[in-house]
Amino acid sequence: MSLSEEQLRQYREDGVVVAEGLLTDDDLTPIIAELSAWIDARARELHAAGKLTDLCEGESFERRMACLFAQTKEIATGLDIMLMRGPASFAFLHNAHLLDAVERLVGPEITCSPIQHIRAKPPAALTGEGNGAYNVPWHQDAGVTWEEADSSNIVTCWLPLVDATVENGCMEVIPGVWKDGYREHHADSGTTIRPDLMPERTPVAVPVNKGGVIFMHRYTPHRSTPNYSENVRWSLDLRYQPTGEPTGRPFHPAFAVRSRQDPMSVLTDHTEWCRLWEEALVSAKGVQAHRVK
Ligand SMILES: O=C(O)CCC(=O)C(=O)O
Repeated sequence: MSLSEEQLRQYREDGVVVAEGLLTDDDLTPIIAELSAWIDARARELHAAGKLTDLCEGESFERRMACLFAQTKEIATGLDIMLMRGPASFAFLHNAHLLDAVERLVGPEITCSPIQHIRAKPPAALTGEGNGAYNVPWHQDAGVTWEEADSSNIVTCWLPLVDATVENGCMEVIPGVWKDGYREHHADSGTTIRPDLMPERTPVAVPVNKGGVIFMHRYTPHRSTPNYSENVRWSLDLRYQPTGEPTGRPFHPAFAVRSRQDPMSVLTDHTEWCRLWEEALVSAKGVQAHRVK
């Protein structure tokens, strides 16, 4: 299953489209297993260090992280794609169901942008509602790149690992305004669109079930909302673009995930991917990643 003509039309019109059921359990199970194993190991480490008392074993994937986070926020330290560098995460970046859909939006020569995250959004009761690290304020994804990528056809793929609902803090978007291009951002609890430049249109909440994907244009304003549930809202946000176009993060590793012209250029070596990130995380220390400070 890929994107239908109607979904393509909607993406072109609104700058956002939801594709429910694009991914199967077989697509998502390995990455969830990898995350669960990572959380388990981290919990045991913190337990041994006396920083938590209850390992919350036996809790579900979405509940366990919340139960651990309530004891120590350190459980989330190091939790992101480029820091964990797990083989299942790397494999998922090449997921065929996802890339078939991405190909319809960017063409057959596809590069994986280094702007990619795993997010475990804890209950707002534990973080505070105004926490910009978890409740990402209104922005366009172009706002978190350098200007070099303003013409790059970067598509954001936002996908939950548990059902994302209004209650647990799904995305909100403003459809249809991507055509007006980049709006100036500033730094205010995160990189955000200047309040006087916010579109007047009413935002739309975008709940999406596990297995679904939200595709967003780089100029589509979006934000994430507080998690009022008792569980963690797990998600991935990945970005893909035509190979050869600037990523807006030249200091972090991008790599080809699909190519008809040069299939050998596709990076499938997990060890090499780890090496690229390890090197970049050292050499790019202190570099300003977003265009505004
Ligand atoms: O997942 C979230 O809470 C925020 C994600 C986001 O803003 C993005 O992917 O650009």
